[in-house]
Amino acid sequence: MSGSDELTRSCQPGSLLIGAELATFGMGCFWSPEALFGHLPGVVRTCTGYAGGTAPEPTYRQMGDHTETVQITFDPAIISFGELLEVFWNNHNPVNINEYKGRQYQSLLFYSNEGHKAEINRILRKREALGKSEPATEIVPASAFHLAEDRHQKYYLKRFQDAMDKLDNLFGSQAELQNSTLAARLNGLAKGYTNMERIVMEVRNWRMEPSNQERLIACIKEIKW
Ligand code: MHO
Repeated sequence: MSGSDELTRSCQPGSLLIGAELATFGMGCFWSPEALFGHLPGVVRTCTGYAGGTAPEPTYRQMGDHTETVQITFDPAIISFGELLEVFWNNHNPVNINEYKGRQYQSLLFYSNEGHKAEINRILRKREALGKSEPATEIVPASAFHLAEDRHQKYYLKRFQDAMDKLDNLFGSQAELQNSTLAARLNGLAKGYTNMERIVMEVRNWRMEPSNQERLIACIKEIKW
């Protein structure tokens, strides 16, 4: 599939569908959250990175004061920030006992506008009403996000060589592959969060040329897992 394809293009930040928003979450090792959020319809792109600290060029080996995070680009017409927050709090334990690995696995939540802040308060109150205790999550304004190394992007999908070989033929570059909605869903599938039937049904609703849709579906159905 060429770089001008709608699917690929829709996953590039900047040229994204109008109205897309960003959410950035720290909830322990970033491999699983990338797969968890990646399987959800309405999530158009996921990537792993380091955020929340001040070190200028963090890497996995030298993260400094940063935290492992997943950054999610989502279409609020399909999935809301509030729904993402519920997934966030329902899928990790925010208590960092004895500061395990320092700030690397900090439960961390960023807001980028007043609307997000209000949603965070609404969900916290809702959880409180359900008898859940105040999460030990650090809630801070959005700051620089540093993309993690390629080996940490779509970590579970990369365990399946045949899937990667077939996707390599669809996308023009590793960056396009990693940024695609398709790779986000397949990474969720590789971790067991979704299945091929659901992905195929969803792809049929994507705004793409029907011939490209069928080509894409044929390709992913052939993957040997
Ligand atoms: N599985 C690793 C964590 C890697 S994650 C990118 C471990 O248990 O140490 O932090």
